[in-house]
Amino acid sequence: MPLILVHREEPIAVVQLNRPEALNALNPALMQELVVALETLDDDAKIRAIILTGSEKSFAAGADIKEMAALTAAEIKKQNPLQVWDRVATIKKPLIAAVSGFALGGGCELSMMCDIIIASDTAKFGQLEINLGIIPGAGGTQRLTHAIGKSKAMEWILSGNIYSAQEAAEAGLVSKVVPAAQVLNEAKKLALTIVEKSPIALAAAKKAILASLDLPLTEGLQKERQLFYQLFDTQDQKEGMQAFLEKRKPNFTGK
Ligand code: DAK
Repeated sequence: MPLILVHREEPIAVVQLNRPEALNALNPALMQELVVALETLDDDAKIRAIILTGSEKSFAAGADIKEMAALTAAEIKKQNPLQVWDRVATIKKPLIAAVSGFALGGGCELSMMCDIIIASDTAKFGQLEINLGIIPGAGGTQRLTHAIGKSKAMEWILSGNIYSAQEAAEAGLVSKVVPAAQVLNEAKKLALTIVEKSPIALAAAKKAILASLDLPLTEGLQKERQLFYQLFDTQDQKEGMQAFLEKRKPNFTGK
């Protein structure tokens, strides 16, 4: 059984984690299949946005504890799982997480590697690693702190508690909470709105926003300015502004 299912609905694609017997626990085989699927879609000109989802019961219940339990520090370092995990965060196209059920530990971290999180009202988020005697290892201490601020990130990570979709939304982790039956449709609706825009402008916007996580403000502003100026050499900028002046819808070509 494939660990990842890809549903193409051009111009969008839905990538589904498919390890139901383990609540989509993220083992190395699944992560490898996932990054290959995402990178293939990222290089596919017919696909303009990607949705990552799990099952109704579980987005992903974390990294696979059974496969990690006996490892020594030297072994996990040699395995270097982050080499694969980090590639999720390098996808250039808009990547939306549609989360139902458990998004725990590495599952929460995986959702945070996406650009936007839409959650169903059944979603449960948390960084539970502290309960296992470890800390988040796939970006949780960094991305969660950026998303919800230091005090809440400390509470989440030090307590190992589970938080509802509503709490995650109030904290700023999640952009929208919808009834479970609608979460995928809501993500698709948003993806279809996004794909109407210029792909070059979308990539630039994503680059600039992600730079804000890495760079001090003055450098981030420089990065934004550089990307902003570059867009004035694109046909899409000319088309977007001309369409406004002619009171019509723009026809962006990605050039
Ligand atoms: N790993 C392996 N198996 C898991 C799993 C997990 N994280 N979560 C669930 N399962 C398996 C269960 O073992 C069970 O399998 P069987 O025992 O039937 O064979 C099956 O899924 C169904 O689970 P339950 O019977 O427990 O189902 P319940 O509804 O009763 O409970 C639960 C659901 C989500 C509350 C519970 O399963 C649970 O607490 N799961 C563990 C949640 C957790 O602690 N997650 C954090 C794991 S640590 C890194 C990248 C990532 C990470 C670290 C490093 N690098 C790149 C360096 C991340 C670490 C983590 O995520």
